[in-house]
Amino acid sequence: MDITQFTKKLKELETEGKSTQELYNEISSLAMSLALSKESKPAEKNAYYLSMEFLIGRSFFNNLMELGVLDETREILARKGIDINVFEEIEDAALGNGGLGRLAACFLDSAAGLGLPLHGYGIRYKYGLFKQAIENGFQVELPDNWQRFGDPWSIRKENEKRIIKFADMTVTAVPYDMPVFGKRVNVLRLWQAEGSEEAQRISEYLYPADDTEEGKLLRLRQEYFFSAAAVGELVEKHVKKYGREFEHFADYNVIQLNDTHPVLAIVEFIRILKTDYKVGFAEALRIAKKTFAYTNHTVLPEALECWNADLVKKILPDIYALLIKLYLTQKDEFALLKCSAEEAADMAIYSSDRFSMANLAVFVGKSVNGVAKLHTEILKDSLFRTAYKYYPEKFQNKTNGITQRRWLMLCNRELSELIDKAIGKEWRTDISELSRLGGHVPAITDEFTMVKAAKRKQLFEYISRHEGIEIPEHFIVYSQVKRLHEYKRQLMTAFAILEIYKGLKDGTIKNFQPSVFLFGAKSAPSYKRAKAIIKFINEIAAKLNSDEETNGLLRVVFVQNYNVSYAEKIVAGTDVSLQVSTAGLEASGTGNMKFMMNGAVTCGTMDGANIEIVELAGKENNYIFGAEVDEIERLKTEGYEPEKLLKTNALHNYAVSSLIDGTFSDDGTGCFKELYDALTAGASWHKPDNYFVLHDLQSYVEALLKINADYQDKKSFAVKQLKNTAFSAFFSSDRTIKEYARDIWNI
Ligand code: 26Q
Repeated sequence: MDITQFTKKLKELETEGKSTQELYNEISSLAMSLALSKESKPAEKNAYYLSMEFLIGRSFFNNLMELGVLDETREILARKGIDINVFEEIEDAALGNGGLGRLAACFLDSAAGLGLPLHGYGIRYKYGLFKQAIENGFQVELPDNWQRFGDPWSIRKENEKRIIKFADMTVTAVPYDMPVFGKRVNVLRLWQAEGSEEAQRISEYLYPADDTEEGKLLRLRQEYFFSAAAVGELVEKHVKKYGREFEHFADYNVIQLNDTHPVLAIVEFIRILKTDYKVGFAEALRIAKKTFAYTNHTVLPEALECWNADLVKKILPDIYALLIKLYLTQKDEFALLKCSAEEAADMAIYSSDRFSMANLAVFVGKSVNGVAKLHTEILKDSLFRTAYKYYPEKFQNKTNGITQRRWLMLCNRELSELIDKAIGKEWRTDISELSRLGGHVPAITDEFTMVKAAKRKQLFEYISRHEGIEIPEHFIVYSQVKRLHEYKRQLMTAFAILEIYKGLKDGTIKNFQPSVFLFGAKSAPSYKRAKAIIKFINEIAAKLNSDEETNGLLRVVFVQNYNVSYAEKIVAGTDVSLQVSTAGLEASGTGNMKFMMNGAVTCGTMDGANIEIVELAGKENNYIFGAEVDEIERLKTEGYEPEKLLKTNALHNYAVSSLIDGTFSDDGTGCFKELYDALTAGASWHKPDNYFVLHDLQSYVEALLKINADYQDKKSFAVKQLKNTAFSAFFSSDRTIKEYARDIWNI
């Protein structure tokens, strides 16, 4: 099928009396036939991206755009009296949780767009990340049945099933292929677990609660399940094509491990070569060392996976034995390298009855990369310091990126068209061209302001429909949307808002431009403090939005069920992007890049990719505040007493005390007190104010007020915003993928 046939069929499509769901499936199927006629041959060498998450969002609009038929489809449907936006009812495929999963989706998009053979492997969860509702200010989790409307973009490959064996059960892994369209058509292959009821449970939920032994076991099964299915298939394909010689395996295959979750793939690879093809252990390891590469996405100790040795032994005895063997091999190598006992322990795959997935990935991986300059430096200086000493050649940086196709062309047609008008359309196929916009900034600023206003209005309408909250059109939009985590410091924003509120009430803040603070975030179901922060923000929103004295100036909205589709609206309609993590803790951030590309200024700390953002777009066009990494380190060693700050700063005291003085109610759960204690007294595992909220709060409020004051000069503020768009080309994942392809994958 070609485009002409597609449009002909679409024009002929009977739409009368059909439900949105029926139309969705029929149009998607038509588009699939168009797409599959373009399917690409496998390349000689392919890269594979193994990831526990692929946060693809909604495929419908994006795929039609990639196939070059979105505008025509919109018009044809309009002539039939159907607004294409009805398909916004379709659920997102939320097979991921945050940045790591969205990055995987952006990478697949970019590789296909560039014509590079990169394929994804993951899990086809029956339920994606939970759907979030806010009830009485609290997060409520509901099952996300993302296939409710059907799944017309996947093809079940019955003949390519695989058997995955655990000591206590056998599971069938059935592949579902989602084509990824671009210059090439690549494949995202998601495995569904089938068999006994217990077997099916493996692909039921993304991130099942792992605070019990049973939960941990399930998670271990998930990780092995998809890793084993993927490498099992790759080895088998290799043997079919090239016979049982593996010397050249790495010339044809490279496997990128997205964080530690798929790291067992390494061990499974060695197991298959050893058991099924009688390759010696040392030889199998040598080949693995040429095949696998590892990306780290976090330095938080609690997120670095370690598997209990007994657990592994119980369900994967062969993998257990190989892990021990790898550990012993490592010991020999360390002896040759003359590492000290301490250094050896630091890099060990096995210690205190646990296997460290990160250390395994660093030991075997041919490459280890961080996801922003600062993050990679932290990996080299701290987290993997010893490994960097002995294997410096493995370490490299690959600053993250985002796909401009979804995050600019699709979500902001108006801005894209303005860019076309200024510099022509070349940027749509070669993003580096976007930099030429820099030369046109003053000339198109007025038009940019109109685009921003239009996107803001669309966002407010969307919020009104979804949250039932009205925001007047002239409000400045400050947004903080991301996973809810203490290190991301949504709580600090909440305090800053309270301080501004107080200043408006008592008249110390004057000439304040009306502003709304938007939050969007899901908390892990068992993360109590994160949930308390959600409740706290909602309490603040309720109080401020109903205060007649100030609600003409300041409002707060916590949107429900923040997801990719919501993000598409928010990034386009936002003026100020809040990226305020404790310095050193946000590996990169990618939301920051989406906002930048859509012409928002960043109000943030010197953390993750924020540093590169201001390097490129200019500190003068953004708002940087707070302690930098050195200062945080100094505070950690020399001592930090947040209580002193509370005693000397009445505003801070007002904001923080509101957690416990009855200003807000946590409905008797005690969760606000728990937040208060964490800040002032600490907890068993951390000192008071572990994330330096109070330390940075004052400079944060000042930055927010400076932005507000600068906004009074609308024109010069819009210039700052537009400059951010103009300098955002570097943050295209096309650039990132080219770097991976050149420096790691050799494709
Ligand atoms: C670990 C252990 C046990 C259970 C779960 C996990 C776990 C799950 C998910 C650990 C980490 C994640 C997700 C991490 C993530 O999304 N990281 C983000 O990755 C982005 C892409 O590189 C970065 O931009 C963000 O800075 C980083 O937070």
